[in-house]
Order: sequence, then structure tokens, then C-alpha cells
Amino acid sequence: MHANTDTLWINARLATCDAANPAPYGALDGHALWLRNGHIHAVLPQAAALAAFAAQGQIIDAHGAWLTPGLIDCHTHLVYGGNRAAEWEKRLTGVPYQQIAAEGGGIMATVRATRRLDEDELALASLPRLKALMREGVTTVEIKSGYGLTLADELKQLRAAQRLAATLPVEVATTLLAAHALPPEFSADADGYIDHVCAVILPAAAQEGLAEAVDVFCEGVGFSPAQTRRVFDAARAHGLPVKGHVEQLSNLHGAALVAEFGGLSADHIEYLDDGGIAALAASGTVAVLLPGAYYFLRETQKPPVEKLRAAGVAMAVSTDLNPGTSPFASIRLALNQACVLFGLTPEEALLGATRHAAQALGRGATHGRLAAGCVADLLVWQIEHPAEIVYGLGTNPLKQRVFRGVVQHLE
Ligand code: DI6
Ligand code: FE
Repeated sequence: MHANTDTLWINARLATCDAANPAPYGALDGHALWLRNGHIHAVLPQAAALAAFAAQGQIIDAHGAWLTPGLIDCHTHLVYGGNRAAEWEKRLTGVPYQQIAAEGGGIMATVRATRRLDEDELALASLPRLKALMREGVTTVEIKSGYGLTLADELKQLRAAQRLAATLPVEVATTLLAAHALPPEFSADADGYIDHVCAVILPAAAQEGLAEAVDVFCEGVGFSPAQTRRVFDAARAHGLPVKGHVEQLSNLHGAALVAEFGGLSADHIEYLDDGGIAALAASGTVAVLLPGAYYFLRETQKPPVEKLRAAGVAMAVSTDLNPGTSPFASIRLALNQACVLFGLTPEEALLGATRHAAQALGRGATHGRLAAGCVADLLVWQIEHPAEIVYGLGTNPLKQRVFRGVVQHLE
């Protein structure tokens, strides 16, 4: 099958995840999905679709299977070297993450391991993680830098991420997170490092087209709101949208700052307060929930899901895949955790990795829904009900993964 051939998927149950369809999961029965040139050409009642389609291309019978949009993991740090299992052993004995970071472990341990690898080695080390996400149905994934913290090493990480995208049937959105931790070259001079990020690293990443957004770790163990604002100003000057690691371990009002800049998403947000919720609602910024980090750090402060829901803030769910706080290359685990730990409904969880995750990546118009005009990234599930996508782990109910209209082999 070729992407340039029209394809009509029939006898499918569509979980469109599209707000235009008011049933749970945006479900549409009795409809066919018409794909053309890697996009969804039309979603039509099946009889009408068959009549119009005539002999234009290939008809694929889904035999009653459920189809969903491809899953979108909108917050990962999956390009890195090494791992932090030894640090985890330490944390399990009661040493807190903040203390490990203060002693030169934590993020800095991964920075050292990432700097040691060249671009090829880094891409190779990251490949199994990306493939694991793809096997579960991920078709678009965001990948951040933030483990290089020098000009050369940050750009190397972003290039490795783009290289992965070039060789696999997956779309990668790269984000510059140079303001992730203070590198040893600038110890005790966080403002000097932020100067360097704003004047050197960010402009280079923007000019080389290596990042489509800018992120900051706004936290006591990261960067202050004033420093975050300076990075956001630089991002704006280079035409890049912003997002933030905010309110993860404390409330510094970073979400309101992201909202002030009309940012794409405010991520983590366990300590988000009412003012932050109102700010996100007003700016249309997506709240990204990362239950893997909450679980792995044994946190107890949950994000204010009920209030976000009441305020109409779109909630996305992501893996936060990283070696320190969420070493889980499983979007389905994150969706399950979002339900069990944070109280999302399975429908909200699925929307969190489709429509709302697309919005968090500035792709709301083209990704995350089964609707005319969207990319033809879709999944065929061997399930009776869409909640099963989120419900069980260990077995994989994904039967087929379609990227840009082309059925992929599941490795
Ligand atoms: N918050 C996180 O959860 C990750 N980064 C961040 O700013 C953790 C990254 C790490 O520990 O390596
Ligand atoms: Fe993160």
C-alpha cells in the first residue's frame, strides 16, 4: 500500500476524539474513514462513502475493530545517555530527589553521561525507548534537550532527536530545555548561565531549526520565575512558543507566567493554585499531567484535576520519559496512572494523549483527531471498548499502527 493511493477503512468503530462528535470518545458508528495522501480526506456514513469511493483505491475491512487517532506523547526527555538505577536505589532508602540533585547526582549525572556520547551514539541509545512508545501506538512524540547544557551538547541532543524522526515512521517535535539545570561551568552563576542560554544557545537552536518550542524548569532546584521570564522573552524574540516545568515540587507561580506568554502548556502542576488555574483557562494553555514522575518520586500532592476540569482547562497526559523521575517508555502506563492516581476518566486520559496532547504541541488543527483534514495517523485496536486502551497493562491490544496512511509493521 502506498500513501498516495486512496484508502477506505470500513466496518470500523471510530473513537474520533473529536469534540464535533458528542458521544463518549467522540465515537461514530457506521462511518468509514477515507484517507488520501497521508491525510484524512473524509469521515462519512459508510454507505455514502462506499458509493463515492467506487474503485478509487484500496478498501480495508477493519472487521469491527476500534480505530483511534495515533497517540501523542507531548512531554519526554527520551534522548539521553546512561541510566540512574543506582540513584533510585538510594532514593528508596529515603534520600530525597532534591538532596541527590544538590550532591551532584540527579540531572547532572545524566548530563555527564549524555555529554560523553556523540550524536550517533546518543540516537542509538535512545532508539529502544522511542520504539517502545511506537509499539504502543505513539505516532507523534515531543523530545526535549536539557541533558547537554552547553551549546554543542544541547544542539547534539536536538539533532539526535531529529535524526530518529528521519529514520522512523514517527513525527518528532523538538523542544529546547537548556534551562533545565545549572551546568558546572556556571556553578553559582545561574544568571550568567541564563544570559548564555538567551544570547547563544536559544538563538542557535532557533536559527538551525532544531527546536520548535522552549521549555524551562521553573523550580527551587531549577530556575527562578525571573530567570524563566528572561528565557521566555528570548523565545518570543525568536518567534518560538514556550512551555514550562512548573509547580512540580513547589508553587512558584510558573504556570501563570507560561499563561502570560500565551504558552502551549504548563506541565506537572501538582502545586498549581486557583490563580494558576484561572490563568491557564484564560490563555487556553494546556495542563500536562505527568503521573509517572508523581508515582516514581512517591509524591503525595496531586494536581488539582477537579478544578482544572471545572475551569475547562484542557488536560493532556504524558510519560515525562526520563532517567531520573519517570523511566517509563509506556504511554499506556501514564494513561492508566492518570486515572488511578489523579482521577481522570479513561475518556479524559485518551483525550489527554490525542486531542489535548496535539493542542499542547500546537498541532490541534492537524493531529489527535479522526477528522477530515487531519494527518492519517491512526491505530487499530483489538478491543471491545475504548477504555481497554487505558485499562490493562502487560499485553498490547494494538493490532495495527498507521502512520501517514501507511500500515506499519509492529516490531
Ligand atoms: N522535571 C522532571 O521531572 C525531569 N526534569 C524536570 O525538570 C527530571 C529530569 C531528571 O531527573 O533527569
Ligand atoms: Fe519533564
